[in-house]
Parts: sequence; C-alpha cells; structure tokens
Amino acid sequence: MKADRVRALLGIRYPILQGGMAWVGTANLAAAVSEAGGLGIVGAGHAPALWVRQEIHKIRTRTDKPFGVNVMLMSPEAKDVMQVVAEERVPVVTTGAGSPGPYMEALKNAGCKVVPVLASVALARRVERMGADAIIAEGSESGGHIGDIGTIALVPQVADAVSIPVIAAGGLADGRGIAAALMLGAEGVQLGTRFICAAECEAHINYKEAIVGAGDRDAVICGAAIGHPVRSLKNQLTRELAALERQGASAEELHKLGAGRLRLAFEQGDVHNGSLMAGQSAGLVRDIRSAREIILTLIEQTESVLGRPVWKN
Ligand code: TUI
Repeated sequence: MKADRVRALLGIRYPILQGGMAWVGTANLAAAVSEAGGLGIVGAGHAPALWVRQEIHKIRTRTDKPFGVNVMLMSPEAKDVMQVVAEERVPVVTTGAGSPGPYMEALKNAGCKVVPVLASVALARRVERMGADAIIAEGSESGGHIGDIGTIALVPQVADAVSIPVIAAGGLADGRGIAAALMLGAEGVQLGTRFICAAECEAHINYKEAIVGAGDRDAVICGAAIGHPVRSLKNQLTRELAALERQGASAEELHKLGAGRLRLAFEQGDVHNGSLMAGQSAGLVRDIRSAREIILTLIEQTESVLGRPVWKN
C-alpha cells in the first residue's frame, strides 16, 4: 500500500472527504463532517459567489477544523467564486468539470491546497504539472457529472501516473470500498452519496429516502449522447430525458428539460420530476445517520476488512 500523506496535507484526522455536491453540500453538512474528523466540502455548484462566502463564514462559526469548497468550473459564477475562496483563504479547494489551470496561481498564493477532481490519466498529469497538491480520481460509478472509466481501473492508473497523493471517488460507501481504494494506490477517499444520507445534510427527506430505498441498478446515466453524462436515480425525469435522447434531441433541448431539477429534488423533495443525483453506491446506503456515526462506522469497517488499525491518532 502507498504512503499516507493526505491527512498531513489537509490537516485532518481521517482521509475521508465529503464530495462537494451542488445544493446538497451546504455549510451544515460540511461543518459536521469536518468536526467528525473528515473533510467537509461546500459544493458551490451554480451558486453565486455571495452565497459561497456566507457558507464559508457559517462553517467557521461551527468548527475550527479544515474544510473545503468545491468549485464547479462549468458554472458562469466560477470566476467570482474562485475570487471569494482565495480571499477567504479556504483551506482546501477542490474543482470539478474542468481544468483549474487559470486559477492555480491565485489559489496557491492565497495558501489554499488545490485538489482537482478528474476522471482521466491525461488530466491528472496536467494538473500535477500545474502544481496541484493532490488529485481526486473519480470513477464513473459516481453521481452527477461523470467520466467514463470505473474507479477500480482509474485509480491505479492515476496513481502510477503522478507522484502527488491520489484520493479515490466513485462507488464507495462502506469500509470494503475504502479498503479496496487503499489497495489500488489511493491515500484517501471521497464519498458523496453516503453523505447525502447524513442527518446534517439539508436535502429534503424524500431525496434521502429515495437513496436509502435504491437498489443496485437504480442510479442511471442520462445525457451521454450529448457528451454530458449525469448519473441520478431512475424516475419520471430520467425516463423523459432518455426518451428525448433516443429521439436524437439537441443538447439545448436536454439541458432545458434538466434545468433546475436538482433544486426541485433538494428543496421540494419532488422524487418524480427532480434530479436525484446519486452514484451507484446508493444501493449500499441503508440508513440516515449523523456524519460522525457515518465516519466512525466507515473507520470500523475499514479496520475490520484490513485486519489492522487505520489512521490512529
Ligand atoms: O463535477 C463533477 N460532478 C458534478 S458537477 C455537477 S453540476 C450540475 N448541476 C446541475 C446539473 C448538472 C450538473 C454535478 N456533478 N465531478 C467532478 C468531475 N470533473 N468528474 C469529472 C470531471 C472532469 C471532466 C472533464 C474534469 C475535467 C474535465 O475536463 C477538463 C479539461 O479541460 O479537459
């Protein structure tokens, strides 16, 4: 197994990151995860920079432990959000859905650790050259916007290609997955879907219960035909999107149908018409528990699988 550098790099007790999910990743969830010894991450998604600043302030009233902000680079707000995270000297900045290149210098100058989320070896090499501190290699089992390589093949290839620490994501929701990720060369893990079902997550209860009730084949991909694959739980919306896709609909038409749907799931709990973004690990998530219980259980399970203590002190 590889070294164990993520804890020291990020200043956390357990190298378990909470994925920075749009809408779902609020200060309430992130602060609870960080307080429990993991790394809580606010998901900026498409939110305005002002909202992100408020969430950062809120976390700082709840915990003095490190936390992160995920900047979704496809958002029109990304540039303004980046300015806020640099000004606020956010300890850890993760990025998604693009290359953080244009922002790297400003973030490093502000003292932020930069940890890009990516889904290919080529981009892993590129961000290492740019000065990334670590990489989150995200397999296609993940929820939301995904790449096309599964975690079990992606993680060791990225680990071979770079010398900075690799954090595995995609399909992980229990200690068996974490132990496996460590054996693939990862030095940390990121879980999204499991943390949607944290008590402190502010998502509507219907969204959480849909994940708890999901089975192995329920997290499906829409939008692959237009080069924008997004994984979410099968429902009326995914059926409508799939039908449009089969008819050869344009990217514009599909985006129009999908717009605002994550918010509908998160705020209104509309499990039929909302976008219930979740990964394939939804089938492994059986209960809603506090962030602390989730993390302690993950550690216990990982130790039981490995047959030895992990991340003591
Ligand atoms: O970003 C994600 N997952 C996301 S973003 C998102 S936002 C959204 N909100 C509402 C509707 C639809 C989407 C939901 N889920 N994961 C991180 C990630 N980034 N995985 C893969 C990548 C990635 C892909 C291509 C990173 C870079 C890249 O290319 C960059 C380049 O310049 O080559």
